[in-house]
Amino acid sequence: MFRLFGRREKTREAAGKTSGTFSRLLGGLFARQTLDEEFWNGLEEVLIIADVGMATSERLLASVRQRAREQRLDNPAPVRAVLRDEIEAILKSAAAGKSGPPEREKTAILVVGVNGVGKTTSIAKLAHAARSDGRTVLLAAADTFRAGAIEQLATWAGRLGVDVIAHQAGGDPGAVAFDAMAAAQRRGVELVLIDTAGRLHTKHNLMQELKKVHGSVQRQGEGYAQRVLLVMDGTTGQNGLVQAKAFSDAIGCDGVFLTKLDGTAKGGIVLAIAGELKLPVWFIGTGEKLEDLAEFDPEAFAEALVPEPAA
Ligand SMILES: Nc1nc2c(ncn2[C@@H]2O[C@H](COP(=O)(O)OP(=O)(O)OP(=O)(O)O)[C@@H](O)[C@H]2O)c(=O)[nH]1
Ligand SMILES: [Mg+2]
Repeated sequence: MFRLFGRREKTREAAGKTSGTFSRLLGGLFARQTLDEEFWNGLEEVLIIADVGMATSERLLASVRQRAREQRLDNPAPVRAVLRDEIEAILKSAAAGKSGPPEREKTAILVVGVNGVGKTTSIAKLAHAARSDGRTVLLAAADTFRAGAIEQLATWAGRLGVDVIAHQAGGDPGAVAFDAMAAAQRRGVELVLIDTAGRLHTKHNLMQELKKVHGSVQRQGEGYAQRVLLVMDGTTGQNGLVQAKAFSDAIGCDGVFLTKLDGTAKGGIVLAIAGELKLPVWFIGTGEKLEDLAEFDPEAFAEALVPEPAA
């Protein structure tokens, strides 16, 4: 569905800032001579600094220590490979047994998240990627709430040469989603991307409204693989995690689009998302342009965070 060239490269690039900070801190640790308590405390500190979060840091540390014990490691250097492995394992475990991003089947993606995280921009990026892959795309302007939101999506649609289904500002977002799915059915559109209003996870009525929009997609979505894509801002750190959890609890999310990774050195949040939300990151946003999109690659990310030192 999304022809995303160089996904490993882009993941590496996106992890660049984070891995810079991370490797610098790790470098000092791995240069130590003994595998002692000080080393483990140092490692925990690095993980927290990188925004991996307390719970996931502890889990990661416990599994790395366990393996180090089993392998009778007595100096830090070989721990590097173990750490990389365990990072990859956490990232992959979040995706295990779940439907991934859409492949070739007809798909409807409901895009949700708090205000300003990058939902509408990310929709444009995904639409662009799908168009480049020769897919038919329809956008649904189910953000009827924020002033200018419909126009913003329509402008993207115009640039991309795709259709958009919209109602009046202030209208019922569930009805927009319903109409969009009906139009998609009639036209045989392959990918429907539904934009929703940003909302704070604490606003109960708005979360209820989101359930209704979701219901519309389900009712009118026969024959479509349906996914809920949670957009998170990579620069908001642990706070974003609490917000995301509320969305996940309310409507159940399938995957994450993590935006603004170009603006943070704390990409460890990817691990917290996998470890605590148990949600796989599907896509990452690395800038404001249409091309600044990559499919997330766990292996490349782990390698970028904990590279082998240059020989
Ligand atoms: N640097 C950077 N900026 C991004 C990225 N994705 C989105 N943005 C910017 O984030 C800002 C908000 O983007 P929108 O797409 O309007 O966010 P939204 O979630 O739809 O916002 P609301 O509809 O108001 O809730 C814009 O200035 C985007 O250009 C990204 O990956 N990197
Ligand atoms: Mg928006």
